[in-house]
Amino acid sequence: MTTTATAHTNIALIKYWGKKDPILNLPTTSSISLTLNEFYTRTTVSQNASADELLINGQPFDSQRIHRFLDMLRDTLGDFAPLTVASENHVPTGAGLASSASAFAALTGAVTRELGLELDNMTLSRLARRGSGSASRSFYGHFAIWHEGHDDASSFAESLHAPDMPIALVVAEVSTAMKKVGSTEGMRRAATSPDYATWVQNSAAQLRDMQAAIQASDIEKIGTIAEANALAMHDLNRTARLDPFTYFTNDTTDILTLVADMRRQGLLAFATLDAGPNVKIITTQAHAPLIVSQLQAAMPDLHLEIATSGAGIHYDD
Ligand code: 2P0
Repeated sequence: MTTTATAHTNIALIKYWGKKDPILNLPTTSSISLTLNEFYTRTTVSQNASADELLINGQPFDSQRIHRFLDMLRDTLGDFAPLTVASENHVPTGAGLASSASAFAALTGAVTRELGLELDNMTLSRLARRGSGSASRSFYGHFAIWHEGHDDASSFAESLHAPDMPIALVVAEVSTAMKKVGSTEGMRRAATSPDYATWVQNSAAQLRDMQAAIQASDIEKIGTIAEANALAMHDLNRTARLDPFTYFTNDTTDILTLVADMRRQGLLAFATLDAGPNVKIITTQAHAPLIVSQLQAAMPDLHLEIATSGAGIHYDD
């Protein structure tokens, strides 16, 4: 038998940036995301190998993180035979969108279905969380909320049922030679900032405001809250007591200035950034092409893509 699952990546509007339990991957805050239609991972699992084998885009791939995750699934679900896992990533490398979110969601969905388990998305989100926190949110279409919880059972994601709205994301890819600080390491450092407790507190209020903005289809408010949350997250990195750092480059700062300029011209444009220098601009489908052309004119070397709201996990049957 063979099972194929497709999961889309997501962009956090209220960020996950810290772990209160690094083994269970319990976050210090709840988070809210938008699933993206254009970027996804398609994973096929079959039980026909003598040892677990991983292929990414057709090439053999060795990932201790994925091997450890499969062993965690065996401990949790009961032992299963070795698997061949073949993934195709349709998340542009370097776009600064976590392919780990779509990858661990698709893997969790494909493995459990291949084993004949009919698990609901909440249960799948709890399992995928152990592989990568942001993966917990990638089972759902459009908007999802990951409840921080206080133990394995209570830390899961669910759909934030929301009205349809023409939200879009312009992804501006900044090239960089800088060595990346991985998310787990970045979170560990950020938590040493004297401002960390305040960020956690503010995040709870922003989460409530974001839910209200989503229910009201108020893209301007969604963008305003998301930008404040993201910029404060990046301030934590700069003010960390232990190994302060920044993901920003000069290009990042230039794009942020252009986004503020575009807003002054009346465009809907709000920036969010993850564990890298790339800027993602929250806007409407009507304004996205205008933002792309303005950025392209000002910074001709930028690679730009437009993403829209996407579907939850789906399976080939
Ligand atoms: C997020 N990020 O909420 C935040 C914002 C990046 C910045 O989740 O350590 O790969 O595997 O749980 O999910 C990226 O971190 O981290 C991330 P782990 P993950 O989307």
